[in-house]
Amino acid sequence: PTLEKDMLPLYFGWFLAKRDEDNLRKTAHEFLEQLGNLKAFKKHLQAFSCEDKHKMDLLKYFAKTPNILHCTTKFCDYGKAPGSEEYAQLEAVRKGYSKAFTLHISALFVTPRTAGAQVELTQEQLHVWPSDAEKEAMPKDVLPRGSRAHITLGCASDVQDVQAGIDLLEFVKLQQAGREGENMGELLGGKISYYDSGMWMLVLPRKKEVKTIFSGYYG
Ligand code: ACK
Repeated sequence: PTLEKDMLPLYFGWFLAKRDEDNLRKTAHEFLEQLGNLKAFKKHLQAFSCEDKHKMDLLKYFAKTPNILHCTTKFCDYGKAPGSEEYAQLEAVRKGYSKAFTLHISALFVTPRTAGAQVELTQEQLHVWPSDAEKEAMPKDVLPRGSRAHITLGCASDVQDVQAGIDLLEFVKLQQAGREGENMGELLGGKISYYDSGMWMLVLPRKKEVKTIFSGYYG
């Protein structure tokens, strides 16, 4: 009999445990509510496309939220994406499959396109991080490995979820170039900064830990 080839998923990633997922959704909700109410935010609405700037509601703006909160490692598109097969065969991926990992969320961000959480990967977690993830999104830049790691929290209408990781890399690029953003005070006990073009980042006062399972999503 011929051996069946492994089915490749739509994507591999870390999937948040229910309790931590609910908790992060709550935090995201508070963040969007409070950011939307910030005076400085209302002053910098040009980049956001909304009909009535006075009724700007970030929760409605980012109405498209993921069904399962997760941090994508490799988008495989069931094997159609380049490098999928090689990725699935990595020893770290095979060993880590269905295992528990604790992720560390260091910041939350908002752009006119997406809302997301920045994830800081540990050395162990970097072993299941594809070596070309950053290059693939930003071919012209040299960005630290793992800097695309994120959890998408919401997308504006007509925006694809893949955009959240690209938006995060945009922040990292600015920070690498020495731009720290303009300090706009405190939110949820952390520092909120503005980076032009409707880009906001909240550095959490302490990293938020979330329990996850590393697995594949087949859809
Ligand atoms: O929010 P995300 O990280 O962005 O999780 C979803 C998941 O795969 C299912 O769509 C991500 N995704 C989609 N297309 C790509 C891509 N070309 N490269 C990397 N991640 C992708 C999307």
